[in-house]
Amino acid sequence: MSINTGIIGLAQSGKTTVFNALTGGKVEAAHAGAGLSPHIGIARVPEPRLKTLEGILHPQKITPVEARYTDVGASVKTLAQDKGLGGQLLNQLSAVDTLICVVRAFKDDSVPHPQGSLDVKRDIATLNMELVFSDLSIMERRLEKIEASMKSAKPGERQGFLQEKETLARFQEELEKDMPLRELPIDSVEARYVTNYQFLTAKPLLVVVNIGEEQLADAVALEAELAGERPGAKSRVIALCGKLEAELAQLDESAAQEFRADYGIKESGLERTIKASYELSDLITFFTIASGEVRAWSIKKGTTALKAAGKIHTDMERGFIRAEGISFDELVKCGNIPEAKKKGLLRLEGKEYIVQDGDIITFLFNV
Ligand SMILES: Nc1nc2c(ncn2[C@@H]2O[C@H](COP(=O)(O)OP(=O)(O)OP(=O)(O)O)[C@@H](O)[C@H]2O)c(=O)[nH]1
Ligand SMILES: [Mg+2]
Repeated sequence: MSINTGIIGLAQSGKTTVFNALTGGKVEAAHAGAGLSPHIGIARVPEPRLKTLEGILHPQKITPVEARYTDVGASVKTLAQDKGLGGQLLNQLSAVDTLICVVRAFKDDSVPHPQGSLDVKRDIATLNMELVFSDLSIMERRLEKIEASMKSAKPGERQGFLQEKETLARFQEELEKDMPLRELPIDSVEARYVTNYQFLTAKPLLVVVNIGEEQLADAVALEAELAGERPGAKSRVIALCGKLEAELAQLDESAAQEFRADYGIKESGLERTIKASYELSDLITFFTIASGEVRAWSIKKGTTALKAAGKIHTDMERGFIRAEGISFDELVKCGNIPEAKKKGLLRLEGKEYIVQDGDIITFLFNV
């Protein structure tokens, strides 16, 4: 499984609708329940290069990367409840790699807005604030504990506590200025604490603005306007019509494309959403060819050939001999593998080779 994305937002913003659209699911939208009943679904990460490879290699099967989505089924405001539901929600969100925040922009008098009126910027600010508060309260509790522990700490332990205290205090200061951790430069020592406590504002954030069908023509302008509000490499804004996308997700691809053309939608909002959550998580794709299957795999940027092999099978990592690879572009230029071999473009790489996006790799191993 590649990445795990949590879908959050205010009540009735369209979280379940967007979840259904992403995963082709059929979870009942509409009910405004207070309980926490998460839905988990799988989406295939769009990868046009797989189609090209299919044309070149004629495999029996192509397998895309899968991404997991969790619709947490509760308003992000639930986080403010320290115990019970708030704690459960925090546990669930701590486990995800990336957050999707659904913000309502569609007009519909039959769906009440929890804030009483439509205001996309206000709702984005509210969502950010809830995430900031959640992180701050974790930090406060931890800092209190550190204070208490320092009193009885042995000299050898003091240094660690001091370092943690200093880091958390810096984080706190930034959060109080409304600066999410994802936008801070973070060194390797500080990164340890981010991993430890799984701070929500440190996770990449994709804001999905859920527009109505009649707003589709303004989607691009809306995205540009909102993206300008808070630029940053770890966050992105996408406007899409959740209801329409959820309906299209139930159709076959050619029918869906026809509908999209009718609505003047160039690229599926879903594909853009899935792609964006993948990119925000710093993932790249490599491909393998084996027993009639061309398969896409996802790894973090900077992963070595050895670790990439381990992603496929632990035996491949344990018995790693070398990797044989070619870039997607070179293979396409050559037209086929034998031609690439003749031109000497099939590279032999060792354990430490950093796998590149688009590499087509065969691992040689021995166990
Ligand atoms: N008109 C219109 N209605 C929508 C759209 N997206 C969602 N809805 C409706 O808004 C209501 C809430 O949608 P859900 O997807 O259930 O929202 P949610 O955020 O999951 O709601 P809770 O889980 O109860 O917080 C449902 O009645 C949907 O049919 C849209 O783009 N246009
Ligand atoms: Mg829901």
